Amino acid sequence: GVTSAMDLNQAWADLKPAERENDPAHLKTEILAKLAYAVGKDPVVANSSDWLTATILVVRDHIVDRWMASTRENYRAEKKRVYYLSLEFLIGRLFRDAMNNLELTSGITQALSELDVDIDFIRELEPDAALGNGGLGRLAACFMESMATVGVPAYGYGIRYDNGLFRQAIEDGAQVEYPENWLAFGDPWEFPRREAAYTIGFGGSVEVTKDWDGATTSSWKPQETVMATAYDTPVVGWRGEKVNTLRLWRARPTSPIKLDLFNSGDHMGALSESNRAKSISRVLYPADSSEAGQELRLRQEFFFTSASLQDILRRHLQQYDTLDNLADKVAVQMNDTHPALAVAELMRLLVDQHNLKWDEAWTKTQAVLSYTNHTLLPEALETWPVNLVERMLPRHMQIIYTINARLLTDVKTAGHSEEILEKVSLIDEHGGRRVRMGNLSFVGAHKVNGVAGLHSDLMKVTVFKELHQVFPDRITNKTNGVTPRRWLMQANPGLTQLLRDTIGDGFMDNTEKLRDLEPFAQNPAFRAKFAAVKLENKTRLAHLIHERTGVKVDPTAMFDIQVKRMHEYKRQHLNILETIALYNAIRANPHKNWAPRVKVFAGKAAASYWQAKSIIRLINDVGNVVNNDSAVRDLLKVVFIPNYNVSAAEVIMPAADLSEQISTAGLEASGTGNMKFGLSGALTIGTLDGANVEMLEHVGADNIKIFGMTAQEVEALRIKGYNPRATIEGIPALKEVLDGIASGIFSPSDKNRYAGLVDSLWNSDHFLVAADFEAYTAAQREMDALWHDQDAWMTKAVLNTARMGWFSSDRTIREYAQEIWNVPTV
Ligand code: OX2
Repeated sequence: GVTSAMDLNQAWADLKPAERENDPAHLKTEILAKLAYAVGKDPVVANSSDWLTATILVVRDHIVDRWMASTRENYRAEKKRVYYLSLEFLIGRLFRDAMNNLELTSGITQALSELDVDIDFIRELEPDAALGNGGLGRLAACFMESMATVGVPAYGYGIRYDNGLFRQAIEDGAQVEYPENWLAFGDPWEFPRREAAYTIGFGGSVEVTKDWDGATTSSWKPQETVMATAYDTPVVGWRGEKVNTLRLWRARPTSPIKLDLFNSGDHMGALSESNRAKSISRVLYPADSSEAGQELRLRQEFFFTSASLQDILRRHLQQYDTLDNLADKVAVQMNDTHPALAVAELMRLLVDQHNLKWDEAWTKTQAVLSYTNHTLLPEALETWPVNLVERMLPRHMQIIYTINARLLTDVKTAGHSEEILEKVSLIDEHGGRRVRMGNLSFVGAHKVNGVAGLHSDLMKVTVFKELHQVFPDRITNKTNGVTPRRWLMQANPGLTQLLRDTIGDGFMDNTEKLRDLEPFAQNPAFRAKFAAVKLENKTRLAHLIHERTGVKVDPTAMFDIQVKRMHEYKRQHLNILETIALYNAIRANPHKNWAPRVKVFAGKAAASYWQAKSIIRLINDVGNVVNNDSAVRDLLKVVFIPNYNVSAAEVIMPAADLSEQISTAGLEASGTGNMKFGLSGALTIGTLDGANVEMLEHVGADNIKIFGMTAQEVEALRIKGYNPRATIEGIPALKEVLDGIASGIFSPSDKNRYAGLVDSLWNSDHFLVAADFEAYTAAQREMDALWHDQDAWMTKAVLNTARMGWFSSDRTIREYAQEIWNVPTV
């Protein structure tokens, strides 16, 4: 029957406050009110998207009170704030995340179902905010959630790209890129902030004036200006206790149209300046761990860095009216070198605009800033031509020169050699002068961190060897983590429920309590339940695979999964070559006791990275042959899931039996997918690289399959001289695979399709695929044997979940808070 609004309100008033928020009857009236007054629809005609928008707006209302309370309390208690500057925030969908953290999921689910709306259906309609490429951007998103959870008052600062990472389609086996349009119907989570707008300058010249006492003041007269306007999205921590802000900047022209030009008939010319301004926040560069050397990219970097720093100083001065205590109240984290111009921009603002003396400004700048390095790959280390920086940011170039002159004097005075001087310099003088953004970040920061133990150690002997010699206390390690709310509770509700029933709710507030699960690894009844949850997750993934690729896979086969950006150093080609070898072996010996496997791949390649695209195509071509070959009797399937993103990952991670983490040792800084898989009980097959090293320490050598060369062995082999040709000749199974590909077995209509890929392996094999091939094959056959002993496999799987708690990003953030930012956590 229909209940009156008044009756509902009375029933609600009778509830305890904690029950009140999650009361389905009340949530139902809230949703209906939003549907009418915010969406403008009658329930009778509302479509699924309308219901989603209305429900999101209800959830958002529940966040806003807490958001204001958090902001007010941070202000009142004069808390130090952390500012996370990142060109990428790969947040994905927010609906389930916000509901879960507010503990509204059950109430909303019921309210919607009483309204005849299927929550699982509508939540799939929310677009992914794909404002990032891969691990670097997803880490920033996990950090935002963890900072709110552990009570660090924080702002994330980035760019509100109109178009996030491209949508990937697979056509005829090949990657095709389509624009992604997450904002097409608006974003119900964001709040535009008209009042937060800043002018960002480009180009022009520097004016120097002499004061009465002979001191000089520099002032930059930009030739071009662009407006940065803010859009805020609240970020709720676990149990809704604290809410932080993600503030993304949108670029607008200072004047929208040149009316005189328009009226004189030059319609394009009238808009050209406007378009030039808007293009700054138009698209996310699709480069991951590789260079994006374009002038527009540098404009994006300065745009968001300058807007963020202006905003930070404005907020600080408004509260304290002095810059004396800046470093006590402000910490700025530079996520990679993309915001490295913060070093020069903060100096400019302090010296030119706030009249601080250079030394005082420098002390503050270093105390405020810190820098995270995410890669050692030389092609990914940003450098910009001096003449470009000079033209675009003349005052910043001067400041960089001054910082450099002082640095080199100090280093020389300390007695370091010419060779060291040349390496620590902010300017690379070889073949065209360039600004080294890594060195600029290092020098301007009080702490520089790597993202896993091995990576931080390698930083000290590779990219930052000389800077580390000069500043031995600056480099510190902060091993990455992932948020257990999204990657366990939300992505794997089945496992979460089983864990709650088994070890209680403690792990939900402290992931390390997952250790209480250890004894259950030996308990057959528990293992059966654990296996049942896994099978359910695999069935869900099997549906997704069928829907997106048309391939039917058996959920009882081993799901062997490699999902991440496509890159040669990550070695998806090692995986697919070994898969082909397995295919050959099955055909040669079809009645051997093979372990049935489904090989799952997903990931995007940078649009211009032809070698990575060629690997995608090979995977699809191999799938085409293998999946249609009756001789393999469903013992092997190969699928490539198109358009890998956060939402796909939420289905994929919980469904893996085996997680592939097989980068050339020394090249994957950390990895975070490895952690998401492990948390859901996948076993890892991997090299001793990145955070795999620490996963080995935590789960124990019996519960992870490590194979292949170590980083040291890789280096030694390179020094000695690696001969891929001789290596391949010595491995008949690999040679057979390469010859088969080269002869066109997988591309009969285009026999030369893989000539480039195959030739590069024979001739250079920079990522040592052949060198690790036999070790990888042997490791895979061990996994086959283990699969046949399901009790043993599941015991290890349970121990992986039990021992992965340390890899929560809450732990990572607590370490940053204590050792870099100097802020308390709760
Ligand atoms: C990635 C790294 O490749 C990955 O190993 C790491 O886990 C992640 O950052 C988060 O730290 N672009 N993406 C990365 O580095 C760069 C540069």
